[in-house]
Amino acid sequence: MKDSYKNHTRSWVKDEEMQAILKRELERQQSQIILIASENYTSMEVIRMMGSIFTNKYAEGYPGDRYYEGCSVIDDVEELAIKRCNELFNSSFCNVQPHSGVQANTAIFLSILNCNDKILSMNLRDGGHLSHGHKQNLTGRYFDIFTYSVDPETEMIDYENVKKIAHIARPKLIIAGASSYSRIIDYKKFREIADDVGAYLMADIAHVAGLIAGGVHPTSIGIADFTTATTHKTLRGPRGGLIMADKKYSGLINKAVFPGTQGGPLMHVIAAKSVCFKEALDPSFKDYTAKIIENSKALCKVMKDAGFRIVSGGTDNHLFLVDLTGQGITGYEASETLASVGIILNKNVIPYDSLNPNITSGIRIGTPAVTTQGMGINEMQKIGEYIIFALKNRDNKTALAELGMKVKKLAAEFPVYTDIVS
Ligand code: DSN
Repeated sequence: MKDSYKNHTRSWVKDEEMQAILKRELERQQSQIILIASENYTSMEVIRMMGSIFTNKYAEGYPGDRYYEGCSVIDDVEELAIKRCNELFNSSFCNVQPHSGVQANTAIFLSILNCNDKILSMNLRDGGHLSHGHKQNLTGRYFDIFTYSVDPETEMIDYENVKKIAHIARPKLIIAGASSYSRIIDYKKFREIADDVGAYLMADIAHVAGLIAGGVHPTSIGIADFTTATTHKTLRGPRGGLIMADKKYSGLINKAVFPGTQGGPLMHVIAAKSVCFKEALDPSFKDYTAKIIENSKALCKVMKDAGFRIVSGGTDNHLFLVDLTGQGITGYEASETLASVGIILNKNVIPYDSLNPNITSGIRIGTPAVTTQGMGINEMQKIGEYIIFALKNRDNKTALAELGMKVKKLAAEFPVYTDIVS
């Protein structure tokens, strides 16, 4: 209709096709059991800020020093996010603009490294992350990557071995951080090694950021030169990245984020990050993070007691890896079977895995989302039994269908997003 564009912001013309897809995703999130270690359910207030008019504003630069006019309100958003983040993590400087964890990492690389400089990071197969040196990632293309593995016996980081490799490689940067490591990472030991060889230390706390904020995992702040994180995993905020460091690095890092690796910040996401930090500053967040670990240990024990081998023998954090070698099923087949009954997790390589990353010998199980739903030890017992039953009866369609009903029933007992109306 002529001139209808003028009503663009005044009448809500719903996109029926998208609404229908959104409704399906809402139903999925309400009816499945999410055990993906890197996922969570954000609060309604976080969702509200992500879907807010803050998205309309360009704000290249930093509070008080923008390239666009009209930024006075937006400055308040970012200043509040920075203040809350520094309070939460006890940091003297942070940058809340990275669009993601990989963006945060990339900014650190740009700020201190030159092409072909050496990085020492955890082997991907042992729990590391793509952005720490995978050959198809920017890091693998532009830097000289050395890796450390976990000890083949204990499957935990062998700090003496890291030290040995660091002395041989003489890296400019050491990365401490992982996406599928179930044990506490000792940042102080990494600091000693970095100091020994004159390297910078970067802690990528994407997975454990919430646990650190809740005080149930040792912090890297004040120990590592740079700490990068995501805000959407255990921290339970919007999808996004974050950098924390000593104030002396502020100029270097700010320049590396903008204009170094990003353009305009996503102000609606920064607004949602600010809400997330406030929520994590609430004393109840400590209880939440303690409960994540309690649930992780409980679910791990159910699997272990049933004879499944747990990588490293257990867990200290929000996740653990189950080694399916000898169970006659690959990680790929296990995750597909479990998805068919509504239990959502991911296949995962295990240390020294002989199978490729698309098949894998393991599955990764994490408890941040089910803990947000309010589930506890009793539910972990049930979920563990459901997983074991599904894996043992994977060829029995009737048994799986019946189990699928039980999974739905359990999820329905812990409803999420009941206020969302589409
Ligand atoms: N994709 C994330 C994870 O699942 O651990 C890491 O980036």
